[in-house]
Amino acid sequence: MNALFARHALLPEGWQGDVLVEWDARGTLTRVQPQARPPIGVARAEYVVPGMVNLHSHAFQRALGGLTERVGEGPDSFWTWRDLMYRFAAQITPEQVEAIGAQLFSECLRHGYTALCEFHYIQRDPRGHMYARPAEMAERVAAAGQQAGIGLTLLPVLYSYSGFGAQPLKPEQARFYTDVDTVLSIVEALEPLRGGQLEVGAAPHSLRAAGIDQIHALMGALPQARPLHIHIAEQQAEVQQSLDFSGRRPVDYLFDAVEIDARWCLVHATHLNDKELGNLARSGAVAGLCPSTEANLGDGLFPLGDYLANGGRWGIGSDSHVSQSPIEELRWLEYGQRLLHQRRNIVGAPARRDVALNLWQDALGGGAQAAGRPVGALAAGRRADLLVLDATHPNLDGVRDTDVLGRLVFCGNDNLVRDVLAGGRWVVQGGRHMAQEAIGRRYRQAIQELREVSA
Ligand code: NGQ
Ligand code: ZN
Repeated sequence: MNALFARHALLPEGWQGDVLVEWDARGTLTRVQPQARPPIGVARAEYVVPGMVNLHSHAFQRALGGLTERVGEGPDSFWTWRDLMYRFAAQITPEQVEAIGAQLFSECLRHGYTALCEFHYIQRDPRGHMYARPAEMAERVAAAGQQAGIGLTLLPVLYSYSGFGAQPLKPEQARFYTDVDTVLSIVEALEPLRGGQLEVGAAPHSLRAAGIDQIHALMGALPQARPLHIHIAEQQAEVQQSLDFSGRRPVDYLFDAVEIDARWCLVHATHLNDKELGNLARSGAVAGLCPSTEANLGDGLFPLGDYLANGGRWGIGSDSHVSQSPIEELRWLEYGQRLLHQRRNIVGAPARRDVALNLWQDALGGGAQAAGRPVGALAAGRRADLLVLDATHPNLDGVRDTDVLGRLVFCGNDNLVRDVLAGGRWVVQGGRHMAQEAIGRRYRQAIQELREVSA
């Protein structure tokens, strides 16, 4: 039977007791009933929360995690890291993208992400030619998602230029090249894969890599309900380039030129002035915050406190995958603000006192919106994506439900995610992913091949 009885479950309105959760064969929740009687023969759990949405990923970068932490020739920066990343991207094959993706997605699931948005920009072969199938690489990511059982939003990337003002791509960016028609042809090729566990949107890479006219053309051609994501204002150098080219800061420039609404996710949006912050918060778009990668790359801190005070929406992503855990993103997000302001409990207010609860619920709301899929809540009609926490762990043993998220987000480093249901399938049980061995074997082989190429 597709059902679970939770002694405590986190619903949109907060923690509820004795919740019967049911889902259908397609993986959609059909009933979420608090104060229910436990039916005979239905599996039981102590603490259940909705699975988290990871709204920003470049899956292939998982294989590079931890390998760029050495001092180079000049001062190391985002831009020197990017050179290393390009060198890595230059060699990778479709098979390797699939193997790395499946490994990453299985890790994300084990740590509590049940949905992920893939900002996908390696489309061409190493010589810059399209593969015989225009969506070859994107289809590999989709296959990896299916092997691991994670829900995906695939975002084929519009990537035409190397900098503001339509500067030509550099040779090392040749694998990324797309124009609007190419992106639309990839979107079209992915159409048959759309379903409960997969949606397709699109993503202009950045204002550096896509022109305003192109963004308009893409918006016009993509079906209305599909999500659009863009990298923006991650680095000060990008802000300066935007000022030099357009006389405006990137977020300002984007808002002046493009109608930004709830369809959009602005990834990073780190460097905002007050006007930009107000416009973004009012627009209904989601700020896609990736705290572990933003820290790793030395981006800066998003002005979260002011953004929340203006009613802004946000979600989390693991981007370069130096972390695969939503706990680390949420903890970094809150701690960055505490260090910056020398205060405590930033994501909260007198009417919303539970910081960990606010972090989890807000990230679910923004993540679901950015994913363009019915995820992010235990409610009929949403996807059956949930986490059963390890109630026997000392951090959770016997705690009140209202303390569960505080323990989960702010205490310790053990993974407290025990079982994971994604799209109505148990993909993690007892902390183990169902296909861990096969996925791990292919991943190790891919890594070994890549090491040989680079050696
Ligand atoms: C990316 N990553 O596309 O992988 C980017 C770096 C760029 C982040 N922004 C490349 N974290 O922005 O040009
Ligand atoms: Zn990114």
